[in-house]
Amino acid sequence: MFRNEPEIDGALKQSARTCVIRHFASHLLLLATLTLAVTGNSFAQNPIIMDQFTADPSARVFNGKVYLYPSHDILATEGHGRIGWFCMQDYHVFSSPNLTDWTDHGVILSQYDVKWVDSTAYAMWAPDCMYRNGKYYFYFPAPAKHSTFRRGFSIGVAVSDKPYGPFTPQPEPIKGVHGIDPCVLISSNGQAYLYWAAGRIWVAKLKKNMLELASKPQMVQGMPPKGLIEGPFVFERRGKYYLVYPHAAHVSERLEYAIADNPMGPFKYMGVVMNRNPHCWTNQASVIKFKNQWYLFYHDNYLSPHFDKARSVCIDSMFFNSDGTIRKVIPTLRGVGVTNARQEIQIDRYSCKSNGGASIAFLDTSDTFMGWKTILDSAGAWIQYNSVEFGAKKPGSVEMRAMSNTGGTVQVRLNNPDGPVIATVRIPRTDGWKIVKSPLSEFQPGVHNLVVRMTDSENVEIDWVSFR
Ligand code: FUB
Repeated sequence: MFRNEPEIDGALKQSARTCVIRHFASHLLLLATLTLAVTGNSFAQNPIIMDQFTADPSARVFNGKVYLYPSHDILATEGHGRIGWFCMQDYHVFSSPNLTDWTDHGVILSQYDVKWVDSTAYAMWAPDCMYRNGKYYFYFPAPAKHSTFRRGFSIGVAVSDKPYGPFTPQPEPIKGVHGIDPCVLISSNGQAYLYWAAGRIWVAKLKKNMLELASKPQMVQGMPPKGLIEGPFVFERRGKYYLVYPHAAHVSERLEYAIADNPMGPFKYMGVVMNRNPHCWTNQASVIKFKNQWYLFYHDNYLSPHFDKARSVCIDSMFFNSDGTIRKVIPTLRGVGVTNARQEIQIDRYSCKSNGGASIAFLDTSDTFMGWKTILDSAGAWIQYNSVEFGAKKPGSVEMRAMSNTGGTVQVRLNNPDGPVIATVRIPRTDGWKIVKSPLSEFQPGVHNLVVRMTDSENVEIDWVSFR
Protein backbone atom coordinates (compact mmCIF):
# COMPACT_ATOMS: atom_id res chain seq x y z
CA MET A 1 0.00 0.00 0.00
CA PHE A 2 2.71 2.45 0.98
CA ARG A 3 4.99 1.62 -1.92
CA ASN A 4 2.36 2.61 -4.47
CA GLU A 5 1.49 5.91 -2.85
CA PRO A 6 1.73 8.85 -5.26
CA GLU A 7 4.33 11.48 -4.40
CA ILE A 8 3.06 13.85 -1.74
CA ASP A 9 2.78 17.36 -3.11
CA GLY A 10 2.99 18.93 0.36
CA ALA A 11 0.55 18.00 3.07
CA LEU A 12 -1.66 20.88 1.96
CA LYS A 13 -2.99 18.88 -0.98
CA GLN A 14 -4.30 15.89 0.91
CA SER A 15 -6.94 13.93 -0.88
CA ALA A 16 -9.86 12.16 0.74
CA ARG A 17 -7.97 8.94 -0.07
CA THR A 18 -4.94 10.04 1.93
CA CYS A 19 -7.34 10.90 4.71
CA VAL A 20 -8.74 7.37 4.70
CA ILE A 21 -5.20 6.00 4.92
CA ARG A 22 -4.47 8.44 7.71
CA HIS A 23 -7.67 7.36 9.48
CA PHE A 24 -6.39 3.80 9.41
CA ALA A 25 -2.91 4.92 10.45
CA SER A 26 -4.39 7.09 13.17
CA HIS A 27 -6.20 4.10 14.65
CA LEU A 28 -2.86 2.30 14.75
CA LEU A 29 -1.28 5.43 16.22
CA LEU A 30 -4.09 5.66 18.74
CA LEU A 31 -3.45 2.09 19.87
CA ALA A 32 0.25 2.82 20.11
CA THR A 33 -0.29 6.11 21.90
CA LEU A 34 -2.69 4.60 24.40
CA THR A 35 0.17 2.31 25.37
CA LEU A 36 2.69 5.11 25.28
CA ALA A 37 0.46 7.44 27.28
CA VAL A 38 0.81 5.04 30.19
CA THR A 39 4.57 5.59 30.12
CA GLY A 40 4.09 9.34 29.91
CA ASN A 41 5.30 9.68 26.31
CA SER A 42 4.05 12.60 24.26
CA PHE A 43 4.47 13.79 20.70
CA ALA A 44 5.48 16.68 18.49
CA GLN A 45 4.03 18.58 15.55
CA ASN A 46 5.89 19.49 12.38
CA PRO A 47 8.07 21.42 12.19
CA ILE A 48 9.41 20.79 15.68
CA ILE A 49 11.50 23.96 16.10
CA MET A 50 9.46 27.11 15.55
CA ASP A 51 11.84 29.96 16.43
CA GLN A 52 14.72 29.41 14.01
CA PHE A 53 15.55 27.48 10.84
CA THR A 54 17.02 24.00 11.35
CA ALA A 55 18.10 21.33 8.83
CA ASP A 56 20.07 18.11 8.32
CA PRO A 57 18.90 16.62 11.64
CA SER A 58 21.21 14.19 13.40
CA ALA A 59 19.19 12.80 16.29
CA ARG A 60 20.88 10.71 18.97
CA VAL A 61 19.62 9.12 22.18
CA PHE A 62 21.99 9.81 25.09
CA ASN A 63 21.10 8.97 28.71
CA GLY A 64 17.42 8.40 27.90
CA LYS A 65 16.97 11.78 26.21
CA VAL A 66 16.84 12.67 22.53
CA TYR A 67 19.52 15.12 21.41
CA LEU A 68 19.14 16.86 18.09
CA TYR A 69 22.23 18.18 16.28
CA PRO A 70 20.91 20.00 13.20
CA SER A 71 22.43 22.49 10.81
CA HIS A 72 21.36 26.06 11.50
CA ASP A 73 20.16 28.01 8.46
CA ILE A 74 20.10 31.78 8.69
CA LEU A 75 19.27 34.34 6.01
CA ALA A 76 22.33 35.89 4.35
CA THR A 77 22.50 39.66 4.22
CA GLU A 78 24.82 42.02 2.34
CA GLY A 79 28.39 41.23 3.52
CA HIS A 80 27.19 38.29 5.65
CA GLY A 81 27.11 35.09 3.61
CA ARG A 82 25.99 34.65 0.01
CA ILE A 83 22.47 35.93 -0.64
CA GLY A 84 20.28 33.26 -2.24
CA TRP A 85 22.44 30.39 -0.94
CA PHE A 86 22.91 28.41 2.29
CA CYS A 87 24.15 30.63 5.11
CA MET A 88 25.26 28.60 8.13
CA GLN A 89 27.69 30.00 10.67
CA ASP A 90 27.06 27.95 13.82
CA TYR A 91 25.30 25.00 15.44
CA HIS A 92 22.73 24.75 18.24
CA VAL A 93 21.89 21.53 20.08
CA PHE A 94 18.36 20.72 21.28
CA SER A 95 17.19 18.05 23.70
CA SER A 96 13.87 16.50 24.55
CA PRO A 97 12.73 13.94 27.12
CA ASN A 98 9.58 13.14 25.12
CA LEU A 99 9.91 14.42 21.50
CA THR A 100 7.42 17.21 22.29
CA ASP A 101 9.17 19.59 24.66
CA TRP A 102 12.45 20.76 23.18
CA THR A 103 15.17 22.69 25.03
CA ASP A 104 17.52 24.81 22.96
CA HIS A 105 20.94 24.62 24.64
CA GLY A 106 22.18 27.49 22.47
CA VAL A 107 25.21 27.74 20.19
CA ILE A 108 27.67 24.89 20.71
CA LEU A 109 30.13 25.80 17.96
CA SER A 110 30.57 28.59 15.46
CA GLN A 111 32.78 29.14 12.42
CA TYR A 112 34.63 31.81 14.43
CA ASP A 113 35.63 29.27 17.13
CA VAL A 114 37.57 26.89 14.88
CA LYS A 115 41.10 27.88 13.86
CA TRP A 116 41.21 25.95 10.59
CA VAL A 117 37.73 27.00 9.33
CA ASP A 118 37.33 29.73 6.73
CA SER A 119 35.11 32.11 8.71
CA THR A 120 34.01 33.94 5.58
CA ALA A 121 32.37 30.78 4.18
CA TYR A 122 29.18 30.50 6.30
CA ALA A 123 29.15 26.81 5.44
CA MET A 124 28.93 24.86 8.70
CA TRP A 125 26.95 22.07 7.02
CA ALA A 126 25.32 18.85 8.27
CA PRO A 127 26.90 17.62 11.57
CA ASP A 128 26.68 14.51 13.78
CA CYS A 129 27.55 13.61 17.35
CA MET A 130 28.66 10.34 18.97
CA TYR A 131 29.42 9.23 22.52
CA ARG A 132 32.44 7.12 23.45
CA ASN A 133 34.31 6.54 26.72
CA GLY A 134 32.78 9.44 28.65
CA LYS A 135 33.14 12.02 25.84
CA TYR A 136 30.84 13.41 23.17
CA TYR A 137 32.41 13.87 19.75
CA PHE A 138 30.77 16.45 17.51
CA TYR A 139 31.65 16.05 13.80
CA PHE A 140 31.11 18.95 11.43
CA PRO A 141 32.03 19.81 7.84
CA ALA A 142 33.34 23.24 6.95
CA PRO A 143 35.54 24.79 4.29
CA ALA A 144 39.14 24.99 5.45
CA LYS A 145 41.17 28.17 5.04
CA HIS A 146 43.33 28.06 1.89
CA SER A 147 42.01 24.63 0.89
CA THR A 148 43.01 23.21 -2.44
CA PHE A 149 40.49 20.36 -2.27
CA ARG A 150 37.28 20.20 -4.28
CA ARG A 151 34.77 22.63 -2.73
CA GLY A 152 37.29 22.90 0.10
CA PHE A 153 35.31 20.98 2.72
CA SER A 154 37.07 19.18 5.52
CA ILE A 155 35.57 17.49 8.56
CA GLY A 156 36.43 18.59 12.07
CA VAL A 157 35.73 17.23 15.54
CA ALA A 158 34.87 19.11 18.71
CA VAL A 159 34.85 17.28 22.05
CA SER A 160 32.80 17.71 25.21
CA ASP A 161 32.03 15.97 28.50
CA LYS A 162 28.34 16.70 28.00
CA PRO A 163 26.03 16.14 25.00
CA TYR A 164 25.10 19.84 25.05
CA GLY A 165 28.66 21.18 25.30
CA PRO A 166 30.72 23.21 25.76
CA PHE A 167 32.54 21.62 22.82
CA THR A 168 36.24 22.23 22.24
CA PRO A 169 37.30 21.98 18.59
CA GLN A 170 40.43 20.06 17.62
CA PRO A 171 43.11 22.32 16.12
CA GLU A 172 43.07 20.48 12.75
CA PRO A 173 40.40 18.70 10.71
CA ILE A 174 40.52 14.89 10.39
CA LYS A 175 43.44 13.95 8.13
CA GLY A 176 42.56 12.17 4.90
CA VAL A 177 38.89 13.22 4.84
CA HIS A 178 37.56 15.73 2.31
CA GLY A 179 33.83 16.08 2.00
CA ILE A 180 30.63 16.94 3.84
CA ASP A 181 27.86 15.46 6.00
CA PRO A 182 29.74 13.26 8.50
CA CYS A 183 27.94 10.39 10.25
CA VAL A 184 29.49 8.11 12.85
CA LEU A 185 28.46 4.56 13.66
CA ILE A 186 29.82 2.43 16.47
CA SER A 187 28.90 -1.11 15.48
CA SER A 188 27.93 -3.74 18.04
CA ASN A 189 31.51 -5.11 18.01
CA GLY A 190 32.78 -1.71 19.16
CA GLN A 191 34.44 -0.52 15.92
CA ALA A 192 33.68 3.10 15.01
CA TYR A 193 33.16 4.13 11.38
CA LEU A 194 33.04 7.57 9.79
CA TYR A 195 30.83 8.06 6.74
CA TRP A 196 30.77 11.22 4.67
CA ALA A 197 29.74 12.51 1.26
CA ALA A 198 31.85 13.72 -1.64
CA GLY A 199 29.57 13.22 -4.63
CA ARG A 200 29.18 9.60 -3.46
CA ILE A 201 29.32 8.10 0.02
CA TRP A 202 32.68 7.30 1.60
CA VAL A 203 33.58 5.27 4.68
CA ALA A 204 36.64 4.64 6.84
CA LYS A 205 37.26 3.08 10.24
CA LEU A 206 37.98 5.45 13.10
CA LYS A 207 40.65 4.88 15.72
CA LYS A 208 39.52 4.44 19.35
CA ASN A 209 40.36 8.13 19.95
CA MET A 210 37.51 8.98 17.50
CA LEU A 211 39.73 11.69 16.01
CA GLU A 212 41.77 9.87 13.36
CA LEU A 213 41.12 7.40 10.57
CA ALA A 214 42.16 3.81 11.17
CA SER A 215 41.75 2.73 7.54
CA LYS A 216 41.95 4.17 4.05
CA PRO A 217 38.74 5.89 2.87
CA GLN A 218 36.77 3.73 0.47
CA MET A 219 33.77 4.54 -1.67
CA VAL A 220 30.64 2.73 -0.49
CA GLN A 221 29.67 0.13 -3.11
CA GLY A 222 26.14 -0.74 -4.22
CA MET A 223 24.67 2.75 -4.47
CA PRO A 224 22.60 3.97 -7.45
CA PRO A 225 25.05 4.91 -10.22
CA LYS A 226 23.57 8.27 -11.25
CA GLY A 227 22.63 11.50 -9.44
CA LEU A 228 24.12 13.29 -6.43
CA ILE A 229 24.16 11.24 -3.24
CA GLU A 230 24.99 12.91 0.10
CA GLY A 231 23.96 13.09 3.77
CA PRO A 232 24.66 9.48 4.88
CA PHE A 233 23.13 8.17 8.10
CA VAL A 234 23.93 4.61 9.14
CA PHE A 235 22.27 2.62 11.90
CA GLU A 236 22.28 -1.02 12.97
CA ARG A 237 19.14 -3.13 13.40
CA ARG A 238 19.05 -6.88 13.97
CA GLY A 239 22.56 -7.41 12.65
CA LYS A 240 22.02 -5.41 9.44
CA TYR A 241 23.43 -1.97 8.64
CA TYR A 242 20.97 0.50 7.16
CA LEU A 243 22.31 3.44 5.18
CA VAL A 244 19.73 6.22 4.66
CA TYR A 245 20.76 8.98 2.26
CA PRO A 246 19.34 11.77 0.09
CA HIS A 247 19.61 11.09 -3.63
CA ALA A 248 18.89 13.69 -6.29
CA ALA A 249 17.61 11.09 -8.76
CA HIS A 250 15.14 13.51 -10.31
CA VAL A 251 15.06 17.31 -9.74
CA SER A 252 15.17 17.28 -5.91
CA GLU A 253 16.43 14.88 -3.27
CA ARG A 254 14.45 11.92 -2.04
CA LEU A 255 15.45 9.73 0.88
CA GLU A 256 16.53 6.23 -0.10
CA TYR A 257 18.11 3.39 1.81
CA ALA A 258 20.47 0.49 1.33
CA ILE A 259 21.32 -2.47 3.56
CA ALA A 260 24.58 -4.30 4.22
CA ASP A 261 25.87 -7.14 6.40
CA ASN A 262 29.04 -5.18 7.08
CA PRO A 263 29.33 -1.45 7.98
CA MET A 264 31.81 -0.97 5.11
CA GLY A 265 29.50 -2.62 2.62
CA PRO A 266 28.86 -3.65 -0.03
CA PHE A 267 25.37 -2.16 0.40
CA LYS A 268 22.31 -3.24 -1.52
CA TYR A 269 19.87 -0.56 -2.70
CA MET A 270 16.46 -1.24 -1.09
CA GLY A 271 14.15 1.61 -2.08
CA VAL A 272 12.71 4.98 -1.13
CA VAL A 273 12.15 6.03 2.49
CA MET A 274 10.56 9.38 1.63
CA ASN A 275 9.52 10.77 -1.73
CA ARG A 276 11.16 13.91 -3.02
CA ASN A 277 9.66 17.21 -1.95
CA PRO A 278 9.00 19.43 -4.97
CA HIS A 279 9.26 22.55 -2.76
CA CYS A 280 12.61 21.83 -1.10
CA TRP A 281 15.62 20.70 -3.10
CA THR A 282 17.45 19.08 -0.19
CA ASN A 283 16.43 16.57 2.41
CA GLN A 284 18.52 14.73 4.97
CA ALA A 285 17.58 12.22 7.64
CA SER A 286 18.52 10.40 10.79
CA VAL A 287 16.81 7.48 12.48
CA ILE A 288 16.44 6.68 16.17
CA LYS A 289 14.65 4.09 18.25
CA PHE A 290 13.18 5.80 21.30
CA LYS A 291 10.93 4.11 23.85
CA ASN A 292 10.28 1.21 21.50
CA GLN A 293 9.30 3.28 18.48
CA TRP A 294 11.42 4.12 15.42
CA TYR A 295 11.45 7.75 14.25
CA LEU A 296 12.67 9.43 11.09
CA PHE A 297 14.00 12.97 11.45
CA TYR A 298 14.14 14.93 8.18
CA HIS A 299 13.71 18.49 6.94
CA ASP A 300 11.29 20.53 4.89
CA ASN A 301 10.98 24.26 4.21
CA TYR A 302 7.61 24.78 5.91
CA LEU A 303 8.63 28.09 7.53
CA SER A 304 10.15 29.44 4.32
CA PRO A 305 7.96 28.28 1.44
CA HIS A 306 9.63 30.58 -1.12
CA PHE A 307 13.26 29.94 -0.19
CA ASP A 308 14.39 26.36 0.30
CA LYS A 309 17.76 27.20 1.90
CA ALA A 310 15.88 28.05 5.12
CA ARG A 311 14.68 24.69 6.34
CA SER A 312 12.90 23.15 9.32
CA VAL A 313 13.32 19.79 11.05
CA CYS A 314 10.35 17.42 11.23
CA ILE A 315 9.75 14.00 12.80
CA ASP A 316 7.49 11.16 11.74
CA SER A 317 7.20 7.60 12.96
CA MET A 318 8.97 4.93 10.93
CA PHE A 319 7.93 1.30 10.64
CA PHE A 320 9.69 -1.85 9.46
CA ASN A 321 8.08 -4.72 7.63
CA SER A 322 8.66 -8.21 9.02
CA ASP A 323 11.34 -8.82 6.36
CA GLY A 324 13.34 -5.84 7.66
CA THR A 325 12.45 -3.47 4.84
CA ILE A 326 11.41 0.09 5.72
CA ARG A 327 7.86 1.25 5.00
CA LYS A 328 7.85 4.50 3.10
CA VAL A 329 7.34 7.47 5.44
CA ILE A 330 4.67 9.92 4.32
CA PRO A 331 5.44 13.38 5.74
CA THR A 332 2.73 14.71 8.03
CA LEU A 333 2.03 18.10 9.58
CA ARG A 334 0.77 16.39 12.71
CA GLY A 335 4.12 14.76 13.40
CA VAL A 336 4.32 12.29 16.26
CA GLY A 337 2.73 11.80 19.63
CA VAL A 338 -0.11 12.70 21.95
CA THR A 339 -0.99 16.34 22.68
CA ASN A 340 -2.32 17.35 26.08
CA ALA A 341 -5.87 18.76 25.70
CA ARG A 342 -4.98 21.56 28.13
CA GLN A 343 -2.30 22.91 25.81
CA GLU A 344 -2.99 25.25 22.90
CA ILE A 345 -3.65 22.60 20.26
CA GLN A 346 -2.45 23.82 16.86
CA ILE A 347 -5.15 22.22 14.74
CA ASP A 348 -3.52 23.69 11.60
CA ARG A 349 -0.96 20.85 12.07
CA TYR A 350 -3.82 18.59 11.09
CA SER A 351 -4.00 14.86 10.47
CA CYS A 352 -6.63 15.21 7.77
CA LYS A 353 -9.29 17.65 6.59
CA SER A 354 -12.35 17.86 4.37
CA ASN A 355 -11.71 18.12 0.64
CA GLY A 356 -13.24 21.58 0.45
CA GLY A 357 -13.83 24.50 2.81
CA ALA A 358 -10.87 23.90 5.12
CA SER A 359 -7.44 25.41 4.59
CA ILE A 360 -4.47 26.74 6.51
CA ALA A 361 -2.47 29.96 6.17
CA PHE A 362 0.32 31.73 8.02
CA LEU A 363 -0.88 33.94 10.88
CA ASP A 364 1.51 36.59 9.58
CA THR A 365 3.32 36.09 6.28
CA SER A 366 5.97 38.62 7.32
CA ASP A 367 6.82 36.51 10.39
CA THR A 368 6.28 32.84 9.61
CA PHE A 369 7.71 31.82 13.01
CA MET A 370 4.30 32.83 14.43
CA GLY A 371 2.84 29.71 12.83
CA TRP A 372 -0.43 29.02 11.09
CA LYS A 373 -4.21 29.34 11.44
CA THR A 374 -7.09 27.18 10.22
CA ILE A 375 -9.72 28.71 7.93
CA LEU A 376 -13.18 27.09 7.65
CA ASP A 377 -15.51 28.67 5.14
CA SER A 378 -18.30 26.31 4.17
CA ALA A 379 -20.98 24.27 5.92
CA GLY A 380 -19.70 20.81 6.88
CA ALA A 381 -16.01 21.69 6.37
CA TRP A 382 -13.80 20.08 9.00
CA ILE A 383 -10.27 19.65 10.21
CA GLN A 384 -9.04 16.71 12.30
CA TYR A 385 -6.11 16.64 14.72
CA ASN A 386 -5.29 13.16 15.98
CA SER A 387 -4.33 11.89 19.42
CA VAL A 388 -5.31 14.41 22.06
CA GLU A 389 -5.03 13.31 25.71
CA PHE A 390 -8.12 14.52 27.57
CA GLY A 391 -7.13 12.91 30.88
CA ALA A 392 -9.63 11.62 33.39
CA LYS A 393 -11.14 14.90 34.65
CA LYS A 394 -13.72 16.83 32.63
CA PRO A 395 -12.36 20.25 31.62
CA GLY A 396 -14.63 23.23 32.35
CA SER A 397 -14.87 24.42 28.77
CA VAL A 398 -13.38 24.48 25.31
CA GLU A 399 -11.52 27.68 24.38
CA MET A 400 -10.51 28.87 20.93
CA ARG A 401 -8.44 31.79 19.75
CA ALA A 402 -10.56 32.72 16.79
CA MET A 403 -11.74 35.52 14.56
CA SER A 404 -14.47 35.94 11.98
CA ASN A 405 -15.60 38.72 9.65
CA THR A 406 -19.07 37.17 9.41
CA GLY A 407 -19.61 35.32 12.67
CA GLY A 408 -19.96 31.53 12.47
CA THR A 409 -20.59 28.36 14.46
CA VAL A 410 -18.37 25.32 14.81
CA GLN A 411 -18.88 21.98 16.47
CA VAL A 412 -16.16 20.24 18.41
CA ARG A 413 -16.38 16.50 17.81
CA LEU A 414 -14.39 13.49 18.92
CA ASN A 415 -12.73 10.72 16.92
CA ASN A 416 -13.91 11.52 13.38
CA PRO A 417 -15.93 14.17 11.49
CA ASP A 418 -19.19 12.36 12.32
CA GLY A 419 -18.19 11.51 15.90
CA PRO A 420 -19.98 12.78 19.02
CA VAL A 421 -20.36 16.54 19.43
CA ILE A 422 -18.81 17.61 22.74
CA ALA A 423 -19.30 21.37 22.31
CA THR A 424 -20.81 23.93 19.98
CA VAL A 425 -18.92 27.21 19.79
CA ARG A 426 -20.39 30.45 18.44
CA ILE A 427 -17.62 32.68 17.11
CA PRO A 428 -18.99 36.23 16.96
CA ARG A 429 -18.15 38.73 14.26
CA THR A 430 -14.84 40.21 15.45
CA ASP A 431 -12.34 42.90 14.42
CA GLY A 432 -9.40 40.77 15.50
CA TRP A 433 -8.40 37.68 17.44
CA LYS A 434 -10.61 36.86 20.41
CA ILE A 435 -10.67 34.02 22.98
CA VAL A 436 -14.07 32.33 22.64
CA LYS A 437 -15.30 29.83 25.25
CA SER A 438 -18.09 27.28 25.40
CA PRO A 439 -19.07 24.64 28.00
CA LEU A 440 -18.62 20.96 27.18
CA SER A 441 -21.90 19.09 26.68
CA GLU A 442 -20.17 15.72 26.84
CA PHE A 443 -16.86 14.34 28.06
CA GLN A 444 -14.95 11.20 27.18
CA PRO A 445 -11.72 10.55 29.10
CA GLY A 446 -8.58 9.29 27.42
CA VAL A 447 -7.01 9.84 24.01
CA HIS A 448 -9.22 10.96 21.11
CA ASN A 449 -8.92 12.57 17.74
CA LEU A 450 -10.23 16.13 17.81
CA VAL A 451 -12.42 17.45 14.98
CA VAL A 452 -13.60 21.03 14.46
CA ARG A 453 -16.48 21.17 12.00
CA MET A 454 -18.30 24.19 10.57
CA THR A 455 -22.09 24.16 10.82
CA ASP A 456 -22.95 27.20 8.69
CA SER A 457 -21.60 28.74 5.48
CA GLU A 458 -19.72 31.58 7.15
CA ASN A 459 -16.02 32.23 7.52
CA VAL A 460 -14.05 31.55 10.69
CA GLU A 461 -10.34 31.48 11.45
CA ILE A 462 -8.94 29.51 14.38
CA ASP A 463 -5.44 29.86 15.79
CA TRP A 464 -5.67 27.15 18.47
CA VAL A 465 -8.11 25.10 20.55
CA SER A 466 -7.72 24.23 24.23
CA PHE A 467 -9.69 22.47 26.97
CA ARG A 468 -9.44 24.13 30.40
O1 FUB B 1 22.74 21.85 4.67
C1 FUB B 1 23.75 22.02 3.69
C2 FUB B 1 23.83 20.83 2.84
O2 FUB B 1 22.61 20.68 2.14
C3 FUB B 1 24.01 19.54 3.58
O3 FUB B 1 25.27 19.35 4.07
C4 FUB B 1 23.52 18.65 2.52
O4 FUB B 1 23.37 17.33 2.85
C5 FUB B 1 22.26 19.34 2.13
O5 FUB B 1 21.20 19.13 3.04
